[in-house]
Amino acid sequence: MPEGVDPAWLAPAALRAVGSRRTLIRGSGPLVETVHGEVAEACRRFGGRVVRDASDDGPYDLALGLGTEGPELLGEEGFTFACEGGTTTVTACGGRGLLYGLFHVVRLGEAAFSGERSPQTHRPALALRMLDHWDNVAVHPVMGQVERGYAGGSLFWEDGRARGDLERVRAYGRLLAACGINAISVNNVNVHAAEARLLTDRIGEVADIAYALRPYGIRTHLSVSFAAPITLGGLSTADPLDEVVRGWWAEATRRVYEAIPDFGGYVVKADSEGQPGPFAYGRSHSEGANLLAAAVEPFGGTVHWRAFVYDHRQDWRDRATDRARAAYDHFVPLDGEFAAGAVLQVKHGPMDFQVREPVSPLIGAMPRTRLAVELQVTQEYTGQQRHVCWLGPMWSEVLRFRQERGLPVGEVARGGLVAVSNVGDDPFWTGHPLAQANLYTFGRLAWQPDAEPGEVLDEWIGLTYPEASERLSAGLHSVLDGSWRTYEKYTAPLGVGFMVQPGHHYGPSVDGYEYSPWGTYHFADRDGIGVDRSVASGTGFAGQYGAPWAGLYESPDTCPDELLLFFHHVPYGHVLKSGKTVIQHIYDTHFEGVEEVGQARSVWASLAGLVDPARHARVSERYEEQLRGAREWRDQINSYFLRKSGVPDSRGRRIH
Ligand code: BDP
Repeated sequence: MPEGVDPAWLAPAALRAVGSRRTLIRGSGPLVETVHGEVAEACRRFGGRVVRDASDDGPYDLALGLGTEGPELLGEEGFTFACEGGTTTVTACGGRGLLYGLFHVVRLGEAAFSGERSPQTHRPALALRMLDHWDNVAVHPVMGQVERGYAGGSLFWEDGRARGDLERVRAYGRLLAACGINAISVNNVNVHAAEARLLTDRIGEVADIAYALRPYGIRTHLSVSFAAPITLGGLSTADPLDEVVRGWWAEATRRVYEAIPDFGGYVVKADSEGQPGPFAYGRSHSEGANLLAAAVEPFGGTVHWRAFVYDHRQDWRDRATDRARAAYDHFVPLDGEFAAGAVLQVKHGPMDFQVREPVSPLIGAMPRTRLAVELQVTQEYTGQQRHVCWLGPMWSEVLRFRQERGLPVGEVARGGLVAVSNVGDDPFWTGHPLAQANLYTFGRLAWQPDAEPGEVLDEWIGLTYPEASERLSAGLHSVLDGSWRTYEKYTAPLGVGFMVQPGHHYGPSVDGYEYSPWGTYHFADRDGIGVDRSVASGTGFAGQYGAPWAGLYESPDTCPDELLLFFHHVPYGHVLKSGKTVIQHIYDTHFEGVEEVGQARSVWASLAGLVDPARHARVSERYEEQLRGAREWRDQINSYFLRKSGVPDSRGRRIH
């Protein structure tokens, strides 16, 4: 780890169990060299020994090797793990598999070397486990260096170009490999002029980044502008059916692969929030995506085409235009029309990364299209890395959700799991040191979508604080485990969403977006609140689901409490399944949320002396802000609804 940078979930002592033993490594290739480097470094620190390709120098505690058996079973990324007769063995068919096997041993620590275990096979459920960086090459006047970034500047870009020193990028690759991530896109989906040129004359800068990430099995992708043939190529059109345009993309892509032979492909935000796209030419989004797929397919690349397409200039007086419907309405008719090299990347909820949304009905409604599901690890709407909000349980709910009786989301996402990264050049990587747990959890859930999030959290604790006492581990677990639900309690209630300050999206503003063109409304008035998305009387969004969800969401009697206001406009006196009225639920949860933050803050304070002082201080400082922020949310939400409804708190607490 570079000097002064937090080691995150590869704390040196996490490698003690490996580094204090005798290890044999068999095989060759760049990733085997990486594995060797890791083990050798751990041995240097902890007194063990590593031997290459010997057959007679045994016995060994650990044997890591490439084998030829079972390639159909293991693929490039899988491995077998066994512990027999005093030797722990990891065998893989490919270098990545061996690297992931090594990190599996690191995660188990001493337990990897005790007892007998017959061979187990491990392989990722999803082939693509990707992070999107919304990093601007040049500092943007409004969005700064990293759009929705809460962890300092970009790891990749500084002063308008790629950093000369990529040591930190390499260290990042190492952390990502240790939680199973294998792909990254290095620039913002909103492609400004400087970023656009990364595709052409500045591809060398991307190649340097790809070089730094490659030893950890990470492929590099690039966000591109659909208008690139015009803005970079000087053509008069970007029409996807125009032969000259097709030729331009083919040639530009050929050059990209010349510079980066294992380039992953393109990420495209088209016809979305002002980005150019195929609509300008009367073409469909499959025609747009297929244009780029045709360019990358010959080289084995992929186009990640985002489904985040909606009208961001809507008339708020028009209740019939429902932003939640947009992705499904745009894309379901195109099912079966996307080329093999195109992946449709769908945000997990129908709106936009709120603390609570239903799962997008698009996921599961396009059986003939490769879908990737997109999560947001960067905490835009979930406390901006000033608040603790561990999102593991929320993502796990999404990934286990079954649209119909069929497969869970984690399996429908054949195109992979993608997330917006929360990392920047901050010494703790993520601004809030505890936000590292979100990134780690994302990687592990992408590897195994049905993993228990609480167990993943404990893995993160074990790797980040390998020498933790019981008290420290329990304390860390307790402040993170329920933090998403706590955050939900003191912010927008019952799935209604938003109520944030416009623009930067931090802190409460109940009506901040209520009379704006963005399509994010709560419709609170003196009688009630919520968005009627039923088929019977509302926007019809509930009808986009399969059975049983369409039926359950359709009626306020069967709709789950936590999504009630997402689907229905109800009176403040409406009684929830919990037995409380909506208004009392609002008051109670907001009081509780603040209390829970106060308790977490005390737990954290009690861990002083058990956590290194710099980390402890950073988290303590953020807890002060979280508590201030939670109180602000509570007071604004509660007094707003007291004034709107005129209904007092049944428990007689003071509401400002
Ligand atoms: C929204 C963000 C915006 C992104 C957009 C996207 O506020 O900055 O550009 O998502 O996903 O949540 O493209």
